[in-house]
Amino acid sequence: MKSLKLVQLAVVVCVALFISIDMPALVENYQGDGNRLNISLVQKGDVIIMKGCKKMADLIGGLFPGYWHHAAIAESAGYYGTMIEAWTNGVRRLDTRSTLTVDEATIERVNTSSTVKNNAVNFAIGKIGKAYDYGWLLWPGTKSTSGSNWYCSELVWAGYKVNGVDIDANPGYHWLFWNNVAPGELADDGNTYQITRSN
Ligand SMILES: [Ca+2]
Ligand SMILES: [Ca+2]
Repeated sequence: MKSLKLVQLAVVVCVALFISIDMPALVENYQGDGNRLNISLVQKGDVIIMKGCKKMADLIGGLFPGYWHHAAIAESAGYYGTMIEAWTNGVRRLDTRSTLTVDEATIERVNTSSTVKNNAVNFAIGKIGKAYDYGWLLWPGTKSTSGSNWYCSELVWAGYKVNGVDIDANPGYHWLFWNNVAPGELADDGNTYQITRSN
């Protein structure tokens, strides 16, 4: 009787494991045109920069300064990896494959140590659940490595900034980006370099 209970327990554990492994991570459909970015090249700490997230554009009027609209930091590598992003409903973890639903995207790697990358990722993970920061919409703009609200590129930038690497191409006031850190500034910065870009 006791061994039967153990078998039952084992079956329950196996089923639970199967369900948890099989459970897909959250995939956002950004409602863009889609793209064929080679996300199998993503490494932990990479900055994934996107253009054409229709849901967000609808929400805030498409007032994006610069070419790129959105940024996330890769939490884990490869096609089945995850990323952390500050979205309008808060900071969250998403399946990296969500990136394939925007119009266009690029993978940027930060020229720094794996320790700094790990720290930057952990910084972003620590902000999961925090609210979105609309401060970038108001002149003269804002960015901060502290505070309770985050916008997309601010979160990615801050994780590296607190670890000694500034990936904002224009750290001071800029006529287009004001005092913000825009997704495009992350791509333009000298401390980041492009791994691949969708067409
Ligand atoms: Ca903020
Ligand atoms: Ca800036």
